[in-house]
Amino acid sequence: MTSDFQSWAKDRQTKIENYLESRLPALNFVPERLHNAIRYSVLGGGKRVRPLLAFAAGELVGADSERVTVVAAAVELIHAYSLVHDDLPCMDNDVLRRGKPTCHIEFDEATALLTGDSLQTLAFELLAEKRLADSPETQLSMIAQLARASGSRGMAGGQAFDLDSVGKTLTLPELEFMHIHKTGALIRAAVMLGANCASHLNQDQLDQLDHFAKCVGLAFQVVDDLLDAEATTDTLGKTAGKDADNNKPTYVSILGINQARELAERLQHDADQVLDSFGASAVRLRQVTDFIVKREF
Ligand code: GRG
Repeated sequence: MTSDFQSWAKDRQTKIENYLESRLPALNFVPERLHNAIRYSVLGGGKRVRPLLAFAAGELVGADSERVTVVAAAVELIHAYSLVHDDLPCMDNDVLRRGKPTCHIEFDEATALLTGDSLQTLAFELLAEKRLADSPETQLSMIAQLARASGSRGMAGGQAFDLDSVGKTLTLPELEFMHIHKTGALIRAAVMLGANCASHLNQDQLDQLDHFAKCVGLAFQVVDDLLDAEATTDTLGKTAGKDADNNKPTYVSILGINQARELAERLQHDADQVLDSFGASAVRLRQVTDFIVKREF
């Protein structure tokens, strides 16, 4: 990771943190316990990978950074909601997230449920309240895009497939189907929403960018599986080794460590190739992809 990319990423992470901080209800607003749990679950943690992708896509098209900040925050709120719900006893039943107790452990299950609900609706409030695209039609399509990516045809559907697959043997295409939905859909939305903040790309270019995002979404998941198998709980800030403990099919369980690592590198190569036609303006997208594939947590 170059120092130039490090300072670019730090700057965007700070920007997103400040914006989220300003948009989450204050601790002293009633109901205080819920607002406390909301801030606890969103602020001061996470790599902010999806916002970084939205910023990088926004820079590809020369979009206004204030617009991109809003869409990046909306995607991060959906992501934060998914983590809070995923950690609940009825789903993954985990006690550690981002290096601290999960929301339902720190608060309680009902508060965690309401935290996720509130984060999800706040994401759409942000997307709908002011101009974020050059045309109202594009902005409407962005709202629909995030809704689709989050719902039963996207992330929530992928999660249902995941819950159903515990203890089963999946084929590689089935595993890919699950992750294209569970993790990939939101990553694609981050890229496409960032790019839609300006209307500089034609449909063919938007399709290419979507293909790039699909490769990155899968690469993200392959690396997530590798880290679950290889890294420690301390480094990850979440319980390591859970996939094997829970008998979950993963890229590591199907391919083994070496082939899974090769697959992540191949997906990065494919993603990079798609970006060739965009020239130098795609540099940040390449760098964020590299960060995703080489990350250690
Ligand atoms: C509950 C509707 C619903 C969906 C949950 C995304 C998801 C679906 C569950 C998260 C569980 C999980 C560990 C998925 C694997 C990939 C993933 C999303 C990892 C966490 O994302 P990071 O690494 O987390 O970007 P940070 O904390 O850095 O934001």
